[in-house]
Amino acid sequence: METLQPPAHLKSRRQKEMWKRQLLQNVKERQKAQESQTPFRIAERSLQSKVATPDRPPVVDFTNLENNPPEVRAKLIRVELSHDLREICPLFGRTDDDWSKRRSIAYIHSDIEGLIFIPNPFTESAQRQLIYNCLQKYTQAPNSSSLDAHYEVPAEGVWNLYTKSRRCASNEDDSQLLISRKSRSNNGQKIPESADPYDAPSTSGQQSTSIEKDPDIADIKSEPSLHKPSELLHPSELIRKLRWVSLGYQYNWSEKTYFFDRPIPVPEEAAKLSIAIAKAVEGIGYRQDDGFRWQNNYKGDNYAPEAGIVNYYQLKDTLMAHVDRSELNMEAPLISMSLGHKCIYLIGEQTRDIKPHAILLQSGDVMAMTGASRSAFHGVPKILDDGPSFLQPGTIDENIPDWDVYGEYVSKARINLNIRQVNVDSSST
Ligand SMILES: O=C(O)CCC(=O)C(=O)O
Repeated sequence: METLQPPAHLKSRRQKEMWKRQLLQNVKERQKAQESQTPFRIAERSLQSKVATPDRPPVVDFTNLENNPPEVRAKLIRVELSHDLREICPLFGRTDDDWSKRRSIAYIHSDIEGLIFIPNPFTESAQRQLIYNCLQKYTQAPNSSSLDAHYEVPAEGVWNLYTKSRRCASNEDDSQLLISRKSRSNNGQKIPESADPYDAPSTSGQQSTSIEKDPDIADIKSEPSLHKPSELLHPSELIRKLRWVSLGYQYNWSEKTYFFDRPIPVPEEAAKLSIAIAKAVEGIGYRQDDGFRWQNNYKGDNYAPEAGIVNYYQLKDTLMAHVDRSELNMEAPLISMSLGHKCIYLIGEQTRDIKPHAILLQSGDVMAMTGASRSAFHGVPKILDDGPSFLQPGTIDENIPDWDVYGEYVSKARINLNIRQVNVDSSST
């Protein structure tokens, strides 16, 4: 093995010995830290690190297959969706020249059981429409959001206030649009900023927010801080603080369950998109010589979109490894759509002790977590500073005349819309 030599500028024997001792100490500390980490955590850290480490998993690119190293490419299998998404749901967008080539293509990875990847089936304008919905429409009552624990957000939602403030002439007084912070004092006790698990700071010490969702691991919370009760914030500050919105059955983050007594329908467009996807992925599986190694047998016609989460990521945000297991129905696929900036998504297996696979997700990409992948650990360790040009401000969209407002946001952010069936489907009971 090569022995490292002290740098040339260290002249004295004492300096060289100190350098060696320091080096050994660093190696020991790194080893110790690695031993206490699960393979999932190691993969997260390696993808977040600026320098590529040997334990960094290759990032699977399902959109440009030639970008994958040969050993990864060999595991990617092209499959046909059982329906053409555009035909069964116009919300994916109108026909364009490119459309006929991609409307029913999906991929699976031979080592990721149950995960079905559909490379962006949306037109550009359909993506803008969905982003508009996630920002402007889905942030309104009755949907709850991560802001509600800390701010007095009116029912019309923070994005409505924000777009109103943009429409106000710059010298006009828009103080009636300000949002007050909830009083921090609770029986004399300080309430931490991260009063819910979805608003927890990163362990990395960077200025990022890491979302912790798994019921099995302790919430990571920021230092408690006291704020003046009278503090008023402009909606432009709050839109970047928004981390999630709950759709359909509202999610009870502290109990890790749904409020079953408050059935609220999932917004119509999100419901229709997810139903079309659930139908299109029916029957897809991994075939091997004598039959299927796994197959998604969930009947698309039985799929009922009953809850969902919209996740909003700023560039430094991450989502820690977790399993979505609050749904009573773990058989129905979880449908997930990505918008805005690219990200690296990690998916492992039923424990964090198995090294996960890393997948590049781009704007418009869709994933159906079926079968084993439905209860696999997954997370988003990295948002890439790379988003599509057709979402940039300045883009003319005849359906969204004020696209600039949303384009400015999403040109520095990623949005994930995911939809779940919560209840066991009535045909199987
Ligand atoms: O942002 C993503 O792609 C994943 C979101 C997710 O895992 C969740 O909301 O449970």
